[in-house]
Amino acid sequence: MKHLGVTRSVLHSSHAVITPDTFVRTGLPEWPGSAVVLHIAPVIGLRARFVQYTAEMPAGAKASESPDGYQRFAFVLAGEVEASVGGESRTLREYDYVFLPAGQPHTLEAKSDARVAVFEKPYHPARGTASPGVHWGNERQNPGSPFEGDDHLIARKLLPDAPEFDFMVSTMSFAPGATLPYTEIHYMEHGLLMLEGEGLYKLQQAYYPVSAGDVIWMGAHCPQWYGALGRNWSKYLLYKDMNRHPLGV
Ligand code: UGY
Ligand code: MN
Repeated sequence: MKHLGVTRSVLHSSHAVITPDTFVRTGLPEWPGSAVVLHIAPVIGLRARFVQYTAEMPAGAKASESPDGYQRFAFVLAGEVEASVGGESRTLREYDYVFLPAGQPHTLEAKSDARVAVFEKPYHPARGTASPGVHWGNERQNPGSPFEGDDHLIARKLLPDAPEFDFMVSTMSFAPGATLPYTEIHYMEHGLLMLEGEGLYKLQQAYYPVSAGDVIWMGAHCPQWYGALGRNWSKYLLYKDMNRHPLGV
């Protein structure tokens, strides 16, 4: 609702809820021709250690790797995108994704109008651990597993759960009425994109109504809980840093 400036978007020091009516489009040199909605960046409370954005690509637009060598996770929300990396090209459609390691040259070319959800982060190597390679997948082909034993809440890890990765992207799917089992507090931070459905997100002490298209930033230690409402399952895409000592990053 835009009337008189009313919106569900909020920004606090520990979290932000950012709804599509407040999105502002900008450009990035490595995404020529695309509109970029930079949802989450370190300038939020000066604490986010990653960026999350949506690239809106008209057919023919072509992106290249981050000039700063950041790792990139690209998840296609709509349309067709040809990803080319290391001599291999694949056409990515809805819910296909690719993980591109730090410094890895690549291109992402829109074969139709397309929207891509992107997470980027500087890579923190762990001593004695190899760096991760390119990883491809499709969210819908991942059977997932019940989260903490609840078969009405399915978690799908989209990257290998392995020490070379310093972040994870997963989806969490909730049957109507399903909830996270308890309010979580953890040192890792989250970037979240609501993909489907609606519910209530509790952040700190406030309960926020959220629905498909909304973005949430949860800073380190932000108390968090979600309960699904509506008639259909809800699903969100979730970034989380992991596998590194918090004093080392
Ligand atoms: O595993 C997690 O951190 C996840 N359950 N958090 C969340 O959904 N907010
Ligand atoms: Mn969490």
